[in-house]
Amino acid sequence: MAISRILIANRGEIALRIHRAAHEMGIETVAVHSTADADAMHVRLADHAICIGPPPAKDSYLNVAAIISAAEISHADAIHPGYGFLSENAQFAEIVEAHDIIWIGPKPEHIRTMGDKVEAKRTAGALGLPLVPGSAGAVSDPKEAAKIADEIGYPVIIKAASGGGGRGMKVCNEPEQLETLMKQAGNEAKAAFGDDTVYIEKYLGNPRHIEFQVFGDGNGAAIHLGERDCSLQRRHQKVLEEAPSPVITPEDRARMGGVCANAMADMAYRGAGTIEFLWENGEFYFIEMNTRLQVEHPVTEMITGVDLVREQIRIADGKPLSVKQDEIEFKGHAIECRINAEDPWTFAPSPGLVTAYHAPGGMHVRVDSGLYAGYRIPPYYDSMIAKLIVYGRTREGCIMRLRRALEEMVVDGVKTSIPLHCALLEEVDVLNGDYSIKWLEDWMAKREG
Ligand code: MV4
Repeated sequence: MAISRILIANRGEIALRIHRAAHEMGIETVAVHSTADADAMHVRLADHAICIGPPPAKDSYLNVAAIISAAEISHADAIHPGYGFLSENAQFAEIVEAHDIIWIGPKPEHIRTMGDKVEAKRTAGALGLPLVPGSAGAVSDPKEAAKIADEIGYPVIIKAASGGGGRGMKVCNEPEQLETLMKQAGNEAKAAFGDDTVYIEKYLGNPRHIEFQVFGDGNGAAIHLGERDCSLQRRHQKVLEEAPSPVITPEDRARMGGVCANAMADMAYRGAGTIEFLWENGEFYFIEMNTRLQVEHPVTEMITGVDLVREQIRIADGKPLSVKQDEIEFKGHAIECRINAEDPWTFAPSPGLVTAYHAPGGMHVRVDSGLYAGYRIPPYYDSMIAKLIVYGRTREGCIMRLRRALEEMVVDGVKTSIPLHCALLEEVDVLNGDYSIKWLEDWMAKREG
């Protein structure tokens, strides 16, 4: 019954993060990797390693048959998918379970429901989460769309049901454009996702992106671990995340966190989840739910002391949640900087040989990364090479320590986003926590201007 060997169906820093949690629980790990990742740190540290294919992700990290075979050959009794790749693929989760391998993730039915944004919204509404005003479900008839848009008022946003991450969205400012933009959104969605289903919402002009971390045991118990503010992003790529959000009061945290936890309890949700909201003028509006561990989970770990990957593994193993809601305290402040191998100002990817590497350290400084001097960053995957996560008793103290840690960090041989982070931490709006999802792109445009 108890998990003794986990196959990690991912790469990079998250593969390492999962390996670390597993080893701290006395569980062995199996790394799977593409030929491009033979020298990667996650492969070196794992107890067993299996090459599953050539560099393109579709032939390796997305290759279901190769991953299931690797699990069978290595006698792994569980699979952790990390984030991205197959992590929100309900069919993969079903295949894993059909092979009597433990899926370290939510129930496949819940992954499927939340993957369809129309179904997700319907479910969230039925569970009592506050929604962005809009269509009750999918909309195809232009007349019906015009009626809904008139009711909620312009501007409205047209979204793809299969979308997410900002793809296939159209903002519509006036009735004259609605039919055209609906067609465009539908066509783009069809091309990108093979599904032209769209829905309509009131467009919020200047919101923050605030997300609640939740956990369920799969049997009707659930907790929340507070929120993260992920508003600082560019083209739907998060750049810096923090917990707690500078704008959320303890009362709002307890209230909205409670609503989220109750919703997860009602659906008997299993494992880790993130409930995403837009927040404007003091109000929360549900937009999506992610049924996976997220990149930015460490800021939640820093302020709660709960190891989220350990919690995922325990739940998958049939154990109860390790903490009760009233045992969870939110203490201090944490900020994560995503360090990418890219030009800090143009964001052009910068893969290649890392000639020197020094990770910052000291009190309350955490670096999640598989980097080492002599490592060659492959060009085939995401450009994120490290996460720098810093804790402070106060937000101000956290920022002072983060600046110090960024000064210490050395990644030579490739361009990185470290200079961008240093510049951000000199901006008065960032220091004051006074930013929305528009802030970073506006700031970049001003710098170029
Ligand atoms: C919105 C919105 C404004 N109003 N919905 C973008 C990605 C997808 N998850 C939802 N997104 C948005 N939905 C309404 N009704 C603005 C965005 C949006 C956004 C949301 C979160 C973080 C960054 C964003 C950047 C641009 C647009």
